[in-house]
Amino acid sequence: MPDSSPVNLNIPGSFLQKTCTVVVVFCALHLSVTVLYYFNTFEIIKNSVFARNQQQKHINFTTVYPTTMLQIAPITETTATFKTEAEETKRKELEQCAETSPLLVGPLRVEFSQPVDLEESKKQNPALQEGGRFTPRDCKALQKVAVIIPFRNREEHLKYWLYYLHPILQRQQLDYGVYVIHQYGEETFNRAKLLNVGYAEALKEYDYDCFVFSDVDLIPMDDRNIYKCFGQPRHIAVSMDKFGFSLPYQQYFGGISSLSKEQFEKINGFPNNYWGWGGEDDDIYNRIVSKGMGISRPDGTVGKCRMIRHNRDKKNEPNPQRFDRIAHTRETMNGDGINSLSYKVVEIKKNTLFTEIIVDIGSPRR
Ligand SMILES: *[C@@H]1O[C@H](CO)[C@@H](O)[C@H](O)[C@H]1NC(C)=O
Ligand SMILES: [Mn+2]
Repeated sequence: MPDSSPVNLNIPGSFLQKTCTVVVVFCALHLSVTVLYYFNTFEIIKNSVFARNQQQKHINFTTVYPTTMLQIAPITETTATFKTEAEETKRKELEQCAETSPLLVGPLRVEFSQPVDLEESKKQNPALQEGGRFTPRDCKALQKVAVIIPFRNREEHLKYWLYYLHPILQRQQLDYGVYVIHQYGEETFNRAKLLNVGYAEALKEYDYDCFVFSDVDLIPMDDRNIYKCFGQPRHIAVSMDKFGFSLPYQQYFGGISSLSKEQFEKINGFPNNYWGWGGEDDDIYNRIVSKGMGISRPDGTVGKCRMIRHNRDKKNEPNPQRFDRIAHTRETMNGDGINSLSYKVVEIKKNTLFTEIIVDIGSPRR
C-alpha cells in the first residue's frame, strides 16, 4: 500500500499530460485551419472585389500588377521555335546550330579595374562584320538577335560591354547585331522609348526575330545565360551584384531582357512616355502580364551579372510620374507604344563593333 501512492499519483499525472497534449494539438490544428481559412478568404476577397482596379502589389514603395496574374514559366529552358522562311536560300547548305552551343565555357571572370580598348576588342573579334554583326560560320543560327542598348554619355561602359559581350555572343552561336541607340540632345533620358527606336531601326536592316534589350553597364558572368528569346518574355539580368545576386522583387524586369518579335508586338512594344529614371521596366512587366504572358528566367547561378558602378546620370533624375504611370499600364498600353512611336534619326554610324543610331526622340511636352 505505501508504495502504491506514487503509482496512483502517477496515473492521473500522465492522464493529465496526455489530455493537455491532445488539447494543445487540437488548438494548434484549429488555429492553423482558421489562419489558412482566413488567408484564403482574404485572397478571394482581394481577387474578386478589388480585382479590377486594385490588382497591384507594393514594390519600391509603389505598385505593379501582382504575381497572382502571372503564370511563372517553368524553369526548364523551353526555346521558342521561330519560323524559317525566305532566309533558307542564303545558308541552305549549313546545318542548324546545336540547341546548346558546344562553345560555351560557363562562369566568367568579369572585372572593371583595367581599362579596355576598342582597338583591342576589334582585334579579338576578327569575325565581326561592319556594324557589330556576326553570323556563325559553321552552322545556321537558331535565332536572329538584335541587341539594343539605350545610350548617352557612357563611353567607358560601352567599351567594357563590347569587350566582354562580343566573345560571349559569338560562343552562343547567335546571328546577331549590336545597336547602340544614342539619345540626341540634352533632354531627360528616356530608356524605353530608345528601346522602341532600336526595335524599329534594327528591323529596317535585317529580319531579326528576337530582341535583347540591355543596359550598357551590365555584363553577364556566365555565357550559359543565352541572349536569345524563349517561349515567354525573358528576364536575363536576374542575379545582379548590385542587388546581392538576387532579384530585388519578384516582378523585376529591368537591366537585360529579351522578347521575340511576336511577344514585342503583342504588348505594343514599350511605353514612350517614361522620361527620367525608373518605372518603365515595371510598365513593361505589366504589359506582359496583362497580355497573359509570363516571365522566363535563368536560374540564379547562370543569371549572375555585374553592373559597372556609377553615379546617377545628369538628366536622368527619378521620374516623379512613374508611380502613377505604372498604376495605369493596362489603360494606356494600347495607345502608347510601338504604334505611336515617333522620332527623328539624326545619324547612323557603323563601325566594326556596333551600329550607333543617334536619334532625336523629342521631349516630354510636345
Ligand atoms: C524599382 O527599382 C528597380 C530597381 O532599381 C527599377 O528598375 C524600377 O524601375 C523601380 N520602379 C519604380 C517604380 O521606381
Ligand atoms: Mn546602372
